[in-house]
Amino acid sequence: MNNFTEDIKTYLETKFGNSIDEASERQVYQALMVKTRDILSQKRYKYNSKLKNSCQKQVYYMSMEFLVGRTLRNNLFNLGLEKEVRELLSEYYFDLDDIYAMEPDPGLGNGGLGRLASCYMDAATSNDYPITGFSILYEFGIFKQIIKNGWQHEYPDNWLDMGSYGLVYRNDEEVEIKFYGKTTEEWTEKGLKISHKDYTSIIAEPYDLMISGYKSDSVNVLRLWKSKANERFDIKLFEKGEYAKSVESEVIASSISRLLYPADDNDNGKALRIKQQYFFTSASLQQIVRKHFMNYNTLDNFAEKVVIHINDTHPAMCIPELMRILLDEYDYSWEKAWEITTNTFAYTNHTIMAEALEKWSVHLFEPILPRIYTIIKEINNRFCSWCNEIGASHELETMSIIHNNMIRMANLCIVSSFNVNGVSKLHSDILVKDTFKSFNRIYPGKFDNVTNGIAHRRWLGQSNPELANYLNNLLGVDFINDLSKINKLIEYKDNEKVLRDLEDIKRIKKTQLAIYIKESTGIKVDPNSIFDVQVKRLHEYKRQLLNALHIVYLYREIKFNGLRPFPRTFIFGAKASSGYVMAKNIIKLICSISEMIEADPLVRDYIKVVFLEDYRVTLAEMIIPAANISEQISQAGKEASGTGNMKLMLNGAITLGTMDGANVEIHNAVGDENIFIFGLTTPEVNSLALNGYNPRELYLNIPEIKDTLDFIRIIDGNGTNFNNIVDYLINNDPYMCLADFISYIESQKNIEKTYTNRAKWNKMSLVNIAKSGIFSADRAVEEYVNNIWKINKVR
Ligand code: 26Q
Repeated sequence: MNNFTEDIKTYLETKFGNSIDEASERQVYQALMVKTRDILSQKRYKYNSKLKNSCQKQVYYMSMEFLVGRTLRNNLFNLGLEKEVRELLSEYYFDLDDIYAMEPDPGLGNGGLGRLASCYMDAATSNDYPITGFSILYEFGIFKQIIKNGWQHEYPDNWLDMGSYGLVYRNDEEVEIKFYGKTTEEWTEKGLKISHKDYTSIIAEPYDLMISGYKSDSVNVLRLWKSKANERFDIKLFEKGEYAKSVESEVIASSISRLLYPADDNDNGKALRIKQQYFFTSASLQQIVRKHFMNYNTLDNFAEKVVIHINDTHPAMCIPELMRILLDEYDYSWEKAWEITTNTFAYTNHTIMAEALEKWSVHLFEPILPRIYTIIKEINNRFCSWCNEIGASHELETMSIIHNNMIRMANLCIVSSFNVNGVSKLHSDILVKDTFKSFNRIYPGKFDNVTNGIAHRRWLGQSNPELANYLNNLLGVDFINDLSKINKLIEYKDNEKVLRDLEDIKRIKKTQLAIYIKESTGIKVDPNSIFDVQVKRLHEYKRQLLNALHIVYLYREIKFNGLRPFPRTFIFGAKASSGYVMAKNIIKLICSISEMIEADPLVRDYIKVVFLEDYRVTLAEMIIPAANISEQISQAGKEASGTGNMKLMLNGAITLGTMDGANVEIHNAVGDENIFIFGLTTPEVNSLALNGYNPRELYLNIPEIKDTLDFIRIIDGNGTNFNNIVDYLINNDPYMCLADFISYIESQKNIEKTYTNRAKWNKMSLVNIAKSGIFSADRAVEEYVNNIWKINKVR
């Protein structure tokens, strides 16, 4: 690896005819991307031979989303090359950070679920586990968000122009995918043979993104499929005179991998989404089976050597696809194929809300995937018969896979997987006690929990090097390899010097963020103010509105009631799904509150609101280390886990949260005195919903609520008013913001009081960092490995 810097120079000379001192920044960027990829490819080659020789079991992680984040810094960090490259570049007056900034953020995901998949790829690789990720090479990732006059606008994210240098095209592993057409049955000497005729053929091209492990020989791959028309197929049709059909393949192919759906809830009923799902699951399964058969010359041992993990229901078509391959291409009996299939798949659920579970209408589904549909129907028929046999037929109303002409994908996954897990203790509890309780009765032991975790090497090591280096020197333990060791920090909880040092580091990160805020919004914020942060997708259930209500409450108190609070900066980052009108209105409200404050010479000295546009991994890496308060204020029982809460805790922010998702476990880890918990609990929410939530009564009887809401009616949004939001809060807010409002402002007051006691606050912050070890993705991956995947490290 010593000649890495030599390699960079040689690349610049041969590719561009430039010596390094003549090269442009863009050329240096390209050289670093390509040469880093080459090192990884080389390492991959060795790793892969070891893997092949060992014949060991492997995991395939299927996800429609991988929110990868920038790769160059991550790879140099993991390869231990950062320092050397930085020194080389600075000799020639290049700044490595400027080069990093040229890389587009590969935004192949919406939010938590996609980022989780990427954190797990990093952790599994760093711990030498054999894992391959599968997804789609979206030409356009999550949209670029621009805020104009307070409104969100979406622009295409053409990340491949500068982002494709990290990809390796594997032209030897293309796969054909079939859509539409009809199936025919024919009796042969081998029994009933199903064939698929008159289909439209699409080609899936594989592109590999190398995933490096931290100080490890392992290099795993994230395989991304790109769609293209099947030219051979088109020419055949053309010769037969079927011109229209020959164009069809072109049209379908060009749309499938074009863009990531920018919704993180169930934007149901889109034919293109079905095609995307089948496209990448079929391509992946065909490749996995082909490779297995080449190695073992049989599929009888498939489930012993392969575990396929389904990240939410989006890749659920893997299941009927494996059945199809076993039945139609390898002539297995149904019974044998089903045995293999049900021992192969494990499914993670990420949503509690029953209404948000993925469903497809049979009318839409069947014509696109006729064979897959007949297989799902057969799985369901057999499942229903079995339920009859065991006396569970009265529960088929909720458990049947096909119901009222809808295919319920979660039910398909539960019936066909050997394991189903939720993503936090509370969430997994709700799954077995409520959402899937009938299934839990008939499949005792199938459900379990793996609380989410985060890649601390990215979310501390890389995004907050100041803190990471400090802790490294202070603790003298290798917490970057093993985050549980960070617990040693607790020994310093009463050490004044350490507490002050931590405060200083926080101030450095706040100052860096303040510069960015000034550049991007024009708003000057004070690094000595409290940085109160809510960053996540915009959703009613996450209740950014509740945060906004508190700010308006403070505004009124300062303006009319003489309140002079400790200065605070409220920081928001959030993308709204493009069709989500309420979410967009909430962004507009927050931006209008920000403007109203900036226009008020009295109030603006105390509070500031900044909405940072285009929240994404790269921006998160800047905001999270600078936070004092981590807002995790979803209605109890609605956030499956949350992972931003863990990243913020790791960076010393203190959680202000409801007893929801992983907040419950954060509360448990740090103790009641190191977190601010407020609001109704899940059972209280449920019983209030049952007995009738009456927000109008709250509005009429509680002056703080009435004054705040009445005031929102007169906020000026440059020609927009917010009556619709006020009416929603008073009449039909399913997430009951008003029920938690008083409890929330009480906690906010408590926070202010605590913050002014700097020693106390710093100690709380220290405890949060020290107790964050259990939220490492390494721990989560280890649980998947031991309890579900049962795989070994590659040695
Ligand atoms: C489905 C059908 C059609 C279009 C879009 C979708 C879709 C896409 C993305 C549905 C859901 C998602 C993403 C969900 C998600 O991010 N869930 C989050 O997962 C995190 C990781 O487990 C949890 O921490 C969060 O609590 C959960 O909200």
